[in-house]
Order: sequence, then structure tokens, then C-alpha cells
Amino acid sequence: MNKLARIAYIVFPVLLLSLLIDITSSSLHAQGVLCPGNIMVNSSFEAPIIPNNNWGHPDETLVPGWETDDPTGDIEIWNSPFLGVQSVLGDQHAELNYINNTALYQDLPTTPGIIVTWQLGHRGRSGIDTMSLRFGPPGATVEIAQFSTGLAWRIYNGTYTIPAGQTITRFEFRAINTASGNPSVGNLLDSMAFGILCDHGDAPVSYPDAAHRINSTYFFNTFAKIESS
Ligand SMILES: [Ca+2]
Ligand SMILES: [Ca+2]
Ligand SMILES: [Ca+2]
Repeated sequence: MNKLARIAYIVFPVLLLSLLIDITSSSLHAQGVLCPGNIMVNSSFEAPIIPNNNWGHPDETLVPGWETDDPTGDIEIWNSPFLGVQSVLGDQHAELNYINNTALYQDLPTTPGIIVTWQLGHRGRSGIDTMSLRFGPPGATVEIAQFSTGLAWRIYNGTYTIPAGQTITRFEFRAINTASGNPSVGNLLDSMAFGILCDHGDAPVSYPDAAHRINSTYFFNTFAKIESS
């Protein structure tokens, strides 16, 4: 490589980096071009709109983004403050147990090898309810963890590495049991998220530990709400 080529080799990436840094501080970032954040659709169950202080069980075709394996095809959604429960984000949330211990899920496009960060808000309805978080290709998910939560919302989050060949990942929530044992009463969900961890150029250089980073307000600022609990 001659001297000119060497200089170009060094300078061009620096110029490109400067340009990228400039772009990251512009509105492009806010539009999600470089930082898509949460790629879920209707991740906090705000659609379709249910009458105030009431509940509904629209067919899954009327609920953007979400699918169920309940035989009825219905998804239960509450509008706050129905039965005294305030949504953790926005005005609506879902009840995983419509009438059965079944699942809600979204199938999301993923790149093998990439680490995604996920979030879910969970609350028991009449006591401690238990649900399962599952990931995998459509139709072949495996359980990642179970969560048992009482009468206050909790936000859980973590990471998942997309396996080789998995270009569609099912992000699935399955009811395991309910406090009362009644399969139509339990497992409230809200404020879900799934996407690539990124910041918008305004994050601290370092964090005390991984939990601080994940729970940072800089994490996915397109996420609806991030909090530790
Ligand atoms: Ca919501
Ligand atoms: Ca309301
Ligand atoms: Ca129900």
C-alpha cells in the first residue's frame, strides 16, 4: 500500500465514524434508523381500544401484533382501572388467562448470532400467578424462565442470543397457573419489549454493572417504560 492509500485507509474510516456520530446526534436516531429499539407491535396492548374501566376479549385478528393459541382465538384486554388495576404503561394491559392456561406470542424477524434484550411486565390478578417465558422458532419454543408475581407489577428483563438459522423468533408468554386455580383469572401482562440493546448517543460511557445498564433510562429509549423492581 503506498503512502496515499495508507492515509486514505486511515482517514476514510475516521471521516465515516465522524459522520455516523453526527447522524447519531440528529433526529435520525429518534426516528429509529440506527437504533430500532423495541421491534414489537402493540407491545403494551393499547389496541384495540376497550371501553374505559372495562374488559374485552377481541379476536386475535383485531389485536395488532399479537396471536394466541387459545382455541377461542380471543385475547383478553383490560382498560384501567378495571377491577382496581392500573396498567403499568398506558391505559390497557392483557390478561394472559382469558379462559385457559394458554399463550400469547409475537413472531419477530431476527438475525442469528445477535443478542436481543427482552422485557415483560407481569402482575398477579388475585394473588401470586405464574407464567412461562419461551423463545424459539415458531412452533418449537423452549422455556427460558418462569415468573411468579403477586399483586404489584414487576418488570423483568434479560438477554437472548438468536441461535443459528433462526430468522424468525417467537417471543411467547404461557400461563402456568393462577393464584385461585381458576384458569380464567390470572397473569396480567403489559409493557413488553424485544430488540437490540442500543443507546442514542447520550448514554454514560460506563455503568456500575449490567443491571444498571439494562435498567438505565438510556436503554432503548423507544421502549415504553423501563424500571427495576
Ligand atoms: Ca399498556
Ligand atoms: Ca381507562
Ligand atoms: Ca380471563
